[in-house]
Amino acid sequence: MKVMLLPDLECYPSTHNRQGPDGVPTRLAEWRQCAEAIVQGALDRRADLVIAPGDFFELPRPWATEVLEVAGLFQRLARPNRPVVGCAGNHDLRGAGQRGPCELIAAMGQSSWGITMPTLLDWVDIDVAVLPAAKPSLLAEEVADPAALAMAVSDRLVTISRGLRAQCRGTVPAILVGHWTIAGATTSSHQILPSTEPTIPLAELQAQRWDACLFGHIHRPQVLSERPFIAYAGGLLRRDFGEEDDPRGCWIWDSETGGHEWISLPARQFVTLEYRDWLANEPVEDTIVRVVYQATEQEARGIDHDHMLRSLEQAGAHLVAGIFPDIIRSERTREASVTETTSPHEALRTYLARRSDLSEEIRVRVAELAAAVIEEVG
Ligand SMILES: [Mn+2]
Repeated sequence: MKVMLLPDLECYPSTHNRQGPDGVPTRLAEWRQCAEAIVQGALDRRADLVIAPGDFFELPRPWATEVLEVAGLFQRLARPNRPVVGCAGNHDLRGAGQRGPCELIAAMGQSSWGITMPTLLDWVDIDVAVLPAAKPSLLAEEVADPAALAMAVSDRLVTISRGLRAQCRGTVPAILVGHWTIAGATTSSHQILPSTEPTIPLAELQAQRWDACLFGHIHRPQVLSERPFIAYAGGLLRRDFGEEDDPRGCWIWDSETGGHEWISLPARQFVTLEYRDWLANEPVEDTIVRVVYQATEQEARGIDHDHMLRSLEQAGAHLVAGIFPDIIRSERTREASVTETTSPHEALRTYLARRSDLSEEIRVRVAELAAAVIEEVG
């Protein structure tokens, strides 16, 4: 059986968006292209089951367009012999006990499209356990210390997943789908998540003997374990420059061979150029680009931002996010500036240091005379 793991759909990013020539927001157009590639990938690889592991939307109150896009994707993917299983991510959650957009998606198609409670689907040839995102207050007693709450939630998640595993038949493959952090997962900035983030220990999932754990939530695609296959597919699009180096795509996991395959999706590239890259005409066509450079104040005066902007647009950049100089201050201006809280001695010293036109002899003489005056009036 071939199981396709989709990335967090997050339909659709509000960042780095502009109106396309056809009136369609460009990030929506990009989202649609990737959605189309998912449908094609499911066809080409003959996927038997599609998993959408949460965060269908950026915010829990999506626009009607966004709801229709996600439901439309699931409608195109779902076949009698290829079910779609989706669950809530933290972005899809409204207040505890309130219904959110996943319920809407489920009502527009199959109940398995928008699962919001821990569930076991014991279908004919596979057991699919689902561990959707949930507000911490639903999983643990409210405690003041956020780290302690995260621990309590983590323990509860382990207990629930163990319980779901115990209900599996054992005669067919068993997979766990969820929208949580698994310990050891790294984010796009390669940082381990803070202690206030509930995490499921990787060793615990391995010990529960799932055939695969297919998760959402972390935007950087990664395989945490080969056998069992424990992985994130990441995010569908790149949201910002922090995700510049992240690949974008889906996993296909084969329950018979235990192997997996990556399918790339045509998400738009983000490119950060240094000044010398810009000079070298690094390709920027159809990218969301920014330029960062270091320069002294004098060098910076010779750099024409308007010219850079125009040249990037002429080179076919989709969107120029900005040009960000990092000015290297000269020794003089790096000195502490003078404010109301600066002492008279300190202010005078700063002033004299900046008067490069004065000889050292005069500066010393002025400082001495001033010291006497400051003493008197102080
Ligand atoms: Mn998430």
